[in-house]
Amino acid sequence: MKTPAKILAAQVSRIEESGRFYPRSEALPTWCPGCGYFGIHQGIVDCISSLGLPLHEIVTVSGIGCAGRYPFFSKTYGLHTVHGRTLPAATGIKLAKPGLTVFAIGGDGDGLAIGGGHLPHIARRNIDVNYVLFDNSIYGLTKGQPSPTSPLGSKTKASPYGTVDQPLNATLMALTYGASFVARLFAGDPKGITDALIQGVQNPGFSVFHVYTSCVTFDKTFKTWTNLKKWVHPLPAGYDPTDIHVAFDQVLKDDFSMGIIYRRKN
Ligand SMILES: Cc1ncc(C[n+]2csc(CCOP(=O)(O)OP(=O)(O)O)c2C)c(N)n1
Ligand code: SF4
Repeated sequence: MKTPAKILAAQVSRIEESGRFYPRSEALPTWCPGCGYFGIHQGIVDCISSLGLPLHEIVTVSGIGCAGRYPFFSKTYGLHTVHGRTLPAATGIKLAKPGLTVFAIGGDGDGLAIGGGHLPHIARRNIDVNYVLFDNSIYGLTKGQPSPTSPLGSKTKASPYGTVDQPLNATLMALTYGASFVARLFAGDPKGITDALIQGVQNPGFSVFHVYTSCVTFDKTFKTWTNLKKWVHPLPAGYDPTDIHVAFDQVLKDDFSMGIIYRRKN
């Protein structure tokens, strides 16, 4: 009889044969079923696998939050640091060991609220870190309070009458602070995440991957899969990501075009 363990083992060996499994750790993700983070994880796994990066030369660094659990689920070296200190920790690692590939992982709360003061400085120093911002517009781990990217009027348990603050736009912030590679991506498109990461990891400077995702447990009304799938679309045909003016114009006029927004010519 096929037990669940046997079915899982068969799946694992199928994935391993396709070369896609090796960057995952033995610890299965503890995220809720249906969480968008699984799609982002897949995107990162496929990037590492496609580039053939040796796992002992990669570090994943995170702060606190559901996104912050990421290093446990990756077979690379990992550092689960304190809330909001993802980017300074990643900077230190890269400066101490420039040969390593560093992935900084964090939620919108971690990176734009408590840790928001660090984004401009890693960007202006152009430290070669790959920052994957898991943006579900909510605090997931602490059970659904609004975050800096919650749309105006978002109703949560901590904002029952709707938020009154304007949301931050992380893609625009990354451009403004001078990140040398900026992509806006969708967790429902792991292949798009992989393709952008493959290019961004090869960018010799600070790369930001702003990923729209959904918290299925605490956001039943706004950034749901149904809405996100309706809203996201590719950048216009002929879009030139090497022109910073074009990039600003695109981000200012359209919140939902996805792809490589900006790539500095090196
Ligand atoms: C110094 C400090 N302040 C507050 C907290 C409580 N806290 C833990 S996770 C979190 C927010 C997480 O939200 P986000 O970064 O968006 O990640 P998600 O859980 O949605 O992935 C907060 C406020 C903490 N752990 N440490
Ligand atoms: S609470 Fe939300 S963000 Fe956290 S694991 Fe569950 S679905 Fe994902």
